Amino acid sequence: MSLRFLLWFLFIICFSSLPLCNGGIAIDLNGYWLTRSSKPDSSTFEASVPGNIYTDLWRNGTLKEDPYYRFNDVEYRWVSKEDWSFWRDFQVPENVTAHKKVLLKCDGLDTVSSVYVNDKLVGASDNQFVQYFFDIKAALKTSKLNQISVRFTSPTKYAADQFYRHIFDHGYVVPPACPPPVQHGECHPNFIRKAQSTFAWDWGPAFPTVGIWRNISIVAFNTALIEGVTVNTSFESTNNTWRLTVGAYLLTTDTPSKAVLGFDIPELKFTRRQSVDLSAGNASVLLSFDIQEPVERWWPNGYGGQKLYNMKVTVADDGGNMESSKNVVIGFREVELVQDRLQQPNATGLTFYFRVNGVPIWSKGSNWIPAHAFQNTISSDYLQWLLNSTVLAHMNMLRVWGGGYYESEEFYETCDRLGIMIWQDFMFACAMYPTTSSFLASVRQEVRASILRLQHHPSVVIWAGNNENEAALATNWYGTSLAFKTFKADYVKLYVDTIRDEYRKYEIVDGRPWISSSPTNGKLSEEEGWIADDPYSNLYGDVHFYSYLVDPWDWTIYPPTRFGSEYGYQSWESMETLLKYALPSDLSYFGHFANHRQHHQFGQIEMLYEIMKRFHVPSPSDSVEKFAALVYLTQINQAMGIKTETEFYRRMRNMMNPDSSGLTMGALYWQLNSIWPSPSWSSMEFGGKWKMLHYYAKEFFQPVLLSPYIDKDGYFRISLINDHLEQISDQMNIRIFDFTNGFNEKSSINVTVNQKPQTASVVYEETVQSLVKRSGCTGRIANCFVMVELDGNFSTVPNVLFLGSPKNATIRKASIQVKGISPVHQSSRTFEITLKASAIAPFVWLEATGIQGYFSKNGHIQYQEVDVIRFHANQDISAGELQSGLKVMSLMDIY
Ligand code: BMA
Repeated sequence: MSLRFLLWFLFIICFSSLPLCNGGIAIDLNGYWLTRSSKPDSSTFEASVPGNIYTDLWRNGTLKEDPYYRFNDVEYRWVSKEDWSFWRDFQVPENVTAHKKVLLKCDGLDTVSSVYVNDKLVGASDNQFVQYFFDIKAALKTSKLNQISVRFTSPTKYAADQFYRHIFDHGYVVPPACPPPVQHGECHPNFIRKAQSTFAWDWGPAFPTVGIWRNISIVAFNTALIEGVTVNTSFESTNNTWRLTVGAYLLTTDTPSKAVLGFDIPELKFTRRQSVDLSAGNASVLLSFDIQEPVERWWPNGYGGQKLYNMKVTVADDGGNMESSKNVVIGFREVELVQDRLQQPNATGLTFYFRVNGVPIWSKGSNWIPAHAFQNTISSDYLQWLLNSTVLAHMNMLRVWGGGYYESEEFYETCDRLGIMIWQDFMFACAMYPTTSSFLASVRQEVRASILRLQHHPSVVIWAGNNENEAALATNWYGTSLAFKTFKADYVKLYVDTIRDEYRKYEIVDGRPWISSSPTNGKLSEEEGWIADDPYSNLYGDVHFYSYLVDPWDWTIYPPTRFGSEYGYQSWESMETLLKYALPSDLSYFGHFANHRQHHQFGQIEMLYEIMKRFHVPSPSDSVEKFAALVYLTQINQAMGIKTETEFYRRMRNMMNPDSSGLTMGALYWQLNSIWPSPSWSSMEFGGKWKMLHYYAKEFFQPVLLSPYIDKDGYFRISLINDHLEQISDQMNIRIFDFTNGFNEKSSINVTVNQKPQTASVVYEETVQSLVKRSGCTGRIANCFVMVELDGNFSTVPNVLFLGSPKNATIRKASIQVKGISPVHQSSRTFEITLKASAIAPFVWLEATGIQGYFSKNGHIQYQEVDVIRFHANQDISAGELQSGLKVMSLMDIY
């Protein structure tokens, strides 16, 4: 036994029983455990709980390198093929076993395990998302050494067994059997209830983790333990009252008992006590209270503050002895998913948008995927940085995508605080699923556990049954059409009869919206028996849109949907990020490493094809240099594509096409974050560095946006989008520049513009012909670009429209000099960087190597000789440090 283990062991034995309150007691079992594989020759070593076997093996040196390094995802796959046991010793003081009920509380077991206390089987797990409680009172030895062991079965072996058993028992294959070979993944994730992306995804590696991934403890009580609390708030305007409905879900003892529940919200001077009769085993109590104003509302980011209140829920026995308590942070707000008939005459379809506190919200944001294959390695700082970056980019919504995890408490608490609405998928993605009774029973437990843990967060505004499974079935992704009836019946059994049914047990009446899938037609999908004829309809529900061999700068290719909940293009992560996980010699665009990390079939070719629509491909002979240039171009391609698509969605806010499409009310691009250094659709790299797309998102999601575009009828138009709740009125400048004309603009006009609250409409139009003529761009249109900006009260940053493609333009190579870096108001975090350019420089790209932070703008056009950009660092740095890490380039540097 190592010294560290011994010290920890003594600490645990002496100090770790914590009162749940005066009555109940908890003993923390986290920390250092021991582990070994079931293979006869395997050795025993330390494991960290919460954790997973990969990080344990890496820490102890069995895995020699970072599992993310080069090809280690495949090299280290053997880990997931073995069965692993984890065990530790512990003592329980007499005052614990003296309680009527003593439970082992496992917040996360990944995934299939048998749990033993002193060699007695006390429980089993088959679902990573379930919080398990096992009765261990009879198995415990008081004041002696006890041993707990959790014996896990290989997840890949288990999934395969279940797959074949299903064929044997039910006579059909539940597809897809395996991920596409390009993903180097593992088969049958749909047969095991763990994060589906742990078996590989089109942006992520297969690391089928094993271990105790969330907290584990012993809890003891005499009356009841609070398992979860649900909350609903609704406003009654007639008497200015909030109705607060609270559900308390309790684990109880083996006999009925009496208890007193307490609800306290100190800030509102709200205190209630309620005597209740508790049934044996478990009990739930639903109570409603009226709270008079003043109560401050919770709003999504951009619409008001995020007032949160602490509520303490307590359980005492009928003698008044406190047994258990739970603090939940709540917000007062009402949420509706509005699916109404359109007001416009003769229009078909339904709206699809969120209304919070009676105000229609234009949802702006992205999709969240797991931040790391090893969840235990995600630091609080990293999580905070990723989530803060959404607010810096004016987002108000994130969709927690259905192939990952129901995220950590900290994730949702942060979103509550930041005003980020959460669209929460249930964790089913891109597959058909079995519906055996044991599978469905496990899913019910998963739904219950997730709702009891997360429902009370004001940020959680909608739950969705799955990711893309309605679309997969409707459009035959997995060859299900021959047995469509069977798969449709399975679909309804799982998402409607099981998930929705279970959800409704815990979701309070008039509570949060639920939809069956994403994309879906919402109410129409329901009418059509849950599998719509066309789940991608622009007239109903949400849409996922991907198209690759296209020109991403062409807005006319994008669907005028009601709500774009996924759309994206891939790009590569920076050389700085990649070189931490690869050798310089690995970095060649079509080389072995690039192909290994590219999990999307033909991804490399598609990006190149799209780039070539607008740019020349650089041709340095050095393959690393070429790779670096292509990384930059893939980021430009992605940023420009998503900018074009998102601005189109925002322009469509009040526009309806003759076929009733349009009236778009949401844009969540795919995807916010990256799970490992790779090519992906993310706007942030693994590690948190912003890609060009994230800088563009910060601009295209501004509450007030001018969006210039060339329309199908040959007109140049500018839309003014106003998300604010007040009217705006301002001066708009339209300036035209020519790359070959120095820094002087070719023409400039000023127009007064107005926009009503929460509206988008065209505020300027002119034929392209006239624009080109009056600015002297005739015959050289690709050299010209338009800059539009508001000048007064509403701070928009200039928006650019290229009148042609850079590949057809004459652009001078600009040398950009850093003229100075100085701290702003003596700050050691915010600096001003002065840049002087020798010519107009498109796609200026700054990198602060080795320093986490962000620039006030990046990837922009420098059209003035001198420009000042701010850099905000996440840690204290000096101007000198920033200077030495700073790199500046622009487009022509790669040619
Ligand atoms: C959608 C998503 C993900 C996927 C992405 C990019 O299908 O739901 O499953 O990663 O597109 O292909």
